[in-house]
Amino acid sequence: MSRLKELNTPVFWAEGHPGVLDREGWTIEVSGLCKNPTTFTWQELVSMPKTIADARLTSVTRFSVKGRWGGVRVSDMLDAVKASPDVKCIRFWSIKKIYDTSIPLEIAIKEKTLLAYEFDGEYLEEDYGGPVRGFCPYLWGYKSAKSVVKIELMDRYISGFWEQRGYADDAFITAGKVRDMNQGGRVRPISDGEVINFLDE
Ligand SMILES: Nc1nc2c(c(=O)[nH]1)N[C@H]1C(S)=C(S)[C@@H](COP(=O)(O)O)O[C@H]1N2
Ligand SMILES: [Mo]
Repeated sequence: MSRLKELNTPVFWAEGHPGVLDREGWTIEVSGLCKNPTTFTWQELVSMPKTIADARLTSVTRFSVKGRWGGVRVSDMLDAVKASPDVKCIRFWSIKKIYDTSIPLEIAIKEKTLLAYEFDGEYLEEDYGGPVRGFCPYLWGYKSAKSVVKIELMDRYISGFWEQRGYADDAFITAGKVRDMNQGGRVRPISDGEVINFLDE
């Protein structure tokens, strides 16, 4: 059983579970405002420098799970395609292209924003957005699109799947109580001051 499953991490697929996905055959198309639009294969992604971010995925539905997320920094991917200076937002599309979400450039290039393919050293399974998902611990979990097939580099912001259904566009994590999955789902309060530390805890 995977670590995420052992921790009873909730599985969210608002658009429906995609079923079994082909990891070895996975590709992510990166297009939009860049010099070198590229379709990255699984092999190419795992050959790129790997970053491990010890960080939490925290949902606005108030669960949070911490671990070692591994993958390619979004900023490394932007360098690889020679992103244009006009890029203001990165739009992530999930498989089926029903779910999308966009992150402003300044948060997308932070060190822990990844195209993640691992959690605690294991490849991500379909339930948790494998083979490759967006991972952005700085914002609510709905900004971390699962099973990403396409990334668009944009000069403006577009509301995504949940944002159009009422979730905040900025998605800043606010203080309150969360179910900490690393502590068996124990509800624990986090104060305003703690929110920042919480990202690395
Ligand atoms: N494609 C897709 N990505 C998604 C979602 C979804 O429903 N579909 N839910 C989002 C929300 S609200 C959260 S909190 C996290 C949950 O990730 P998990 O299902 O791996 O726990 O994925 C995000 N990415
Ligand atoms: Mo969420």
